[in-house]
Amino acid sequence: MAKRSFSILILCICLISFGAVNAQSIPYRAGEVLVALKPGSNINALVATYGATVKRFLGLNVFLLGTQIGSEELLVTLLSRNLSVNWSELDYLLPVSDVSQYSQAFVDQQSQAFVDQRSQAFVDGNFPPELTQQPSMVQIKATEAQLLASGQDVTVAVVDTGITAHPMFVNKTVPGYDFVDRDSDPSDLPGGAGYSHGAHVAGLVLLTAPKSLIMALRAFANDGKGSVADIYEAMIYAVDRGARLINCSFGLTTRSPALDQAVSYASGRGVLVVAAAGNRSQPNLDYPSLQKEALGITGVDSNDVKADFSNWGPQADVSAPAVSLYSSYGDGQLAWWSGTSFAVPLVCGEAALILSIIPTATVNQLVSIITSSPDNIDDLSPMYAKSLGAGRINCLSAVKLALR
Ligand SMILES: [Ca+2]
Ligand SMILES: [Ca+2]
Repeated sequence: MAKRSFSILILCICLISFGAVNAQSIPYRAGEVLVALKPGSNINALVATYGATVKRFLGLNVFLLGTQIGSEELLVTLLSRNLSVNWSELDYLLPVSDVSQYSQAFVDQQSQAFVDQRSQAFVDGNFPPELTQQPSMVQIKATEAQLLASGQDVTVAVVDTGITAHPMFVNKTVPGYDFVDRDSDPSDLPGGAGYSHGAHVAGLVLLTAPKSLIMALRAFANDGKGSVADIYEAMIYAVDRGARLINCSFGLTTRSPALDQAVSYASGRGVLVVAAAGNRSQPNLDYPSLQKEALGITGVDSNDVKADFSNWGPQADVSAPAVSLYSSYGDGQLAWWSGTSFAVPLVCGEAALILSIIPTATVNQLVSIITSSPDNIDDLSPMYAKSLGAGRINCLSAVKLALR
């Protein structure tokens, strides 16, 4: 008897920790389902039909519904057949796109002393050469580009694990939001494997575009997991609050109508979504990077060879360095970290540089400049020719093109 209670207890803990798992083995949040209504449909009448509840309005025509645990997949099937519904999907859980086998960042043990000496430099926005002259920054010609453009006042939304109180971010942020804990403070919380992922990403945006501004939108907990509902809300929020770019250093291995809709909404309002191809070393990209309107980013190493972990495919738009990026970590440290996650903010930074030259640039113009200016690297990874996008980004070439 005691043994049986123990088993039940273990099962309950697993359900709470990981949610449920669908047929394709993608975890999702238990007891939740997303639904998008067609115009003129009534959400209350709809949920009454299925004995579900409205948990939250997620923006535009999308609602998060509550349902009995175990009934999520059936409810999605039934809703998808309902004539008043555009689409319905599970509240999938996504990982951030760092390299999971080394998911703990390698934190520089010297960094506390380093930051104490350099914190004023961070505050002044003159980042130390250890950061600005790291191989990835040299590779994308960031310093040369910054002689011509700074990303001044361009807001970059970082949908991630939140942000930390690192000196790098003093006077570099605009108000964000915490969609995980539902409050106005998007601070990351120490302790999980995903801790500081957002800060590392945000630091790389600023290293590429030093005068851009970070809108931290916390949609991933410090375990590095976020749900489609929270990410959708964050992306709509970013567009409605004036971000020009949305950094998506995460990915889902199945098509998500919610993420599709968020990308289209952003794109339709002149906001470019930049997204990670993913780290499964597979010939297909994760969503939302696979979506046409998003800019899909694959990763290369410091020799412009495809990063061994990076996904690839003809849908990729450009490549950027993704191996051993050096950036902000925690409240004042620095860390080396790898993953297509860290290629994305370099491209967001490049886009911010372009936008500070052409503030009225449309998404199409931005994409055109970013995909017309890279250095061709097909010869260096012949097996992946035409599958790493137009090449490895070159910020100097992009900025020169924007100045024409
Ligand atoms: Ca919070
Ligand atoms: Ca694309």
